[in-house]
Amino acid sequence: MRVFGTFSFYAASSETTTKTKPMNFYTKNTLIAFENEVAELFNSAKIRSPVHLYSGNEDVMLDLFRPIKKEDWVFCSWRSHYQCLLKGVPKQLVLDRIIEGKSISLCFPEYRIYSSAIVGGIVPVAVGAAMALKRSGENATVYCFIGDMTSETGIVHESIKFSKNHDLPIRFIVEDNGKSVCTDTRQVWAQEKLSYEDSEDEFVTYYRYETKYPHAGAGVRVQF
Ligand SMILES: Cc1ncc(C[n+]2csc(CCOP(=O)(O)OP(=O)(O)O)c2C)c(N)n1
Repeated sequence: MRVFGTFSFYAASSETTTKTKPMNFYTKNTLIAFENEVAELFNSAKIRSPVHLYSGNEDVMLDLFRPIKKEDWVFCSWRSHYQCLLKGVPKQLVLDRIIEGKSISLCFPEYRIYSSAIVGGIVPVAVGAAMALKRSGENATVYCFIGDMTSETGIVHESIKFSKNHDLPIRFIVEDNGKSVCTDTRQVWAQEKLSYEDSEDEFVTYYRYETKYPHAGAGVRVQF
């Protein structure tokens, strides 16, 4: 596992003293157990819409969430179960929404976490939230999670440039599993190194992980 830029990530959010931690007691094993439970429900056709599961990144996620407080905002993609749990959304509520078929667009505004299943769609929304925080002077930070292919899209390059130049309270986390669905991201762009790979930038944290799950689903074809 390689993680870059996390030192700055911590530094950026450690200035705050008045913020409160979400209540959660997750460990690597309880996060894995959650995704395994969802995988079982999906494979037995109890969830009748797509799920995108995490695996292999639990230690990094626990580290990344250490400085994230209730007052902070988290923006995600179609793959957001770990973020919802670690942001403090009750486990049963997350599971109920997944069973209802909402896994790809989990939004819990009361816990300050949003997601969108449109590639790159959530990123300018996150930038807007960071701009609003800066204007209001509220003591909070935006954390925006993006996959490796998403990190190579135009909207992400523009959003990161805009955020840096306007010094917005936002941190981007690039989660590199090497793939865009089934396609090798580096091959697509004929680029050995991703644009934000090994970033030491305070705005961008990069990490690489290997997952045991396919892009979507949990290995069994389920007819919706
Ligand atoms: C605008 C748009 N185009 C295509 C898709 C289909 N799609 C969903 S996820 C995905 C791949 C994204 O890869 P990456 O950003 O690396 O994220 P990962 O799923 O690997 O975490 C694609 C092409 C979509 N959801 N939205």
